[in-house]
Amino acid sequence: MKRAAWPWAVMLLMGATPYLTLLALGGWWLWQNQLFWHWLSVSAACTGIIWIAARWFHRHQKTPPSVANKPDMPFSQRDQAAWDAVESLTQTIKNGSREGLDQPEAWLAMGQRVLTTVAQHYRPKAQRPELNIPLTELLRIAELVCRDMHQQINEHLPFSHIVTLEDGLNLQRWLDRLRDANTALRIGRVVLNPAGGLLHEVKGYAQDKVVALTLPRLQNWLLESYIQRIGHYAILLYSGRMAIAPERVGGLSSKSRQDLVQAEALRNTQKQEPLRILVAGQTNVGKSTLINALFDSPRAAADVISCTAELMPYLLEREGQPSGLIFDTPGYGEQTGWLSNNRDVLDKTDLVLLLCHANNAARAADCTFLDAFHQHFHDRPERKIPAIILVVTHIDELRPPREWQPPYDVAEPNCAKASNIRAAMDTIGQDLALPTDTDVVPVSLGKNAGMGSYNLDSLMLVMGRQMEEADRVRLIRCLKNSQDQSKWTQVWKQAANSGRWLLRKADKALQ
Ligand SMILES: Nc1nc2c(ncn2[C@@H]2O[C@H](COP(=O)(O)OP(=O)(O)O)[C@@H](O)[C@H]2O)c(=O)[nH]1
Ligand SMILES: [Mg+2]
Repeated sequence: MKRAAWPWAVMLLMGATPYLTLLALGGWWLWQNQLFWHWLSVSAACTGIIWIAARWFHRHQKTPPSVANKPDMPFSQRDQAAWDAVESLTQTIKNGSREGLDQPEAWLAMGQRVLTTVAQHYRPKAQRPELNIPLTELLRIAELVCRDMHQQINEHLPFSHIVTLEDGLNLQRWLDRLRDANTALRIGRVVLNPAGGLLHEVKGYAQDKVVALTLPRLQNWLLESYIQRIGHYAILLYSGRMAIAPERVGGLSSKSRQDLVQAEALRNTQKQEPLRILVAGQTNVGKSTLINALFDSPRAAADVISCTAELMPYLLEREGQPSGLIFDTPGYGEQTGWLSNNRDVLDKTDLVLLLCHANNAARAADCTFLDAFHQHFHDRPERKIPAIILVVTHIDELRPPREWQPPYDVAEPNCAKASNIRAAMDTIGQDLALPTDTDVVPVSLGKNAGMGSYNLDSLMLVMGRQMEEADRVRLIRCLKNSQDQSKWTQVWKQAANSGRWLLRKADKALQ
């Protein structure tokens, strides 16, 4: 039943009467003493100053931090695409109409739009993909979004813990009504007393501006946080990772405890799973030599034509602990390639060192390898593409061939050798159509005339820089494996539970 508003209006009026009387008497006194215009000018000036100050603060104040920047976990290609869609939807909604934002339905509809956008990325073939999720999970998203928004609003909006939603909505309605009455008053005032009316208008305009400066900011912030939060949890849900963050769920319910156990198991798997680096390139480019050079003592059999018949793992250690595996691979040629029959190797690769001979213009085999590599990940959007470091070998053989006086500055070449190294790096990058931000490292691994390896320290540095990214690829890889396992565990658990439930029912029926 709708509650009558008039008793409240009467009480408000009664409460306000003494102050209104005081205002009228004061105004009258000011008028009588011919001070009214002075008062009006001073108050207009004060409001003006406040407006200017508010503008200044508005420019210099930081927007409240958005709750949901990118989810704080490794992103696969598909997650990234879904997140980009959420971000562009945020912009569309922010730039679009703001009508109905005081109605909960508008927020629900917006939430559904975000859910559908994310769902379409993960289930492109489903007709209504957003409906294709368990109700419990949907409720969990609602719970998490509400909790985050509550926390954000509490932290950033003053008085938000006292003002109720109903207060807010009623206040808006009252303001709307007052605004209509106010418009009539304002027109009347300008007609009856043009000078005073105009001054009043200026004051009113300034006051409106102060409110207008903060309201859109607030709305934008609320909209952004809300949409991104839903987007965040929807991505976790549709990518099957909702259970990975149990610490986000408040107290320890039995479900959370189960999730914690699952997360713990996952973390252990992630800890144990080594980082895997693939060294690829044409025959005789120097793959085995590079691996040997990376270790203190020789491990891989180098200098034997097509010696590496299959993938050979070598253990990388850090402080005596196994930290990764580096794989020597058979060389590929224009006609031959190990990748076509071993595509699954790429599913277990976190970083690729692609070796290219500086002095060999035949790049078709490398292009074939890269095409297969990209096609593999294009077919698996749930994976993150491992980064590629391009290593240009045999730079000592570049013209002038007999000159070898390292170091060479390839950023600003100051001799023919350095210029040729730089030219080789650029040409290979272009021939292979690698992205412009790919790391390209020129090295020399030859032992001719006791030269020793050159620029391996730069390669180590670049590899170190890529480790964080490679680790994200590794985590996504672990997640995918554990999901495949946990899906079945879940099905068995549910089957077992429903079996127990059936038994209990039967038990009761028999009693
Ligand atoms: N001059 C020179 N020789 C190299 C370089 N890298 C590798 N080599 C030589 O090239 C030959 C083939 O190397 P290997 O590592 O077996 O090539 P893989 O087939 O790619 O494993 C060996 O004799 C290496 O010593 C380099 O940067 N400069
Ligand atoms: Mg080899």
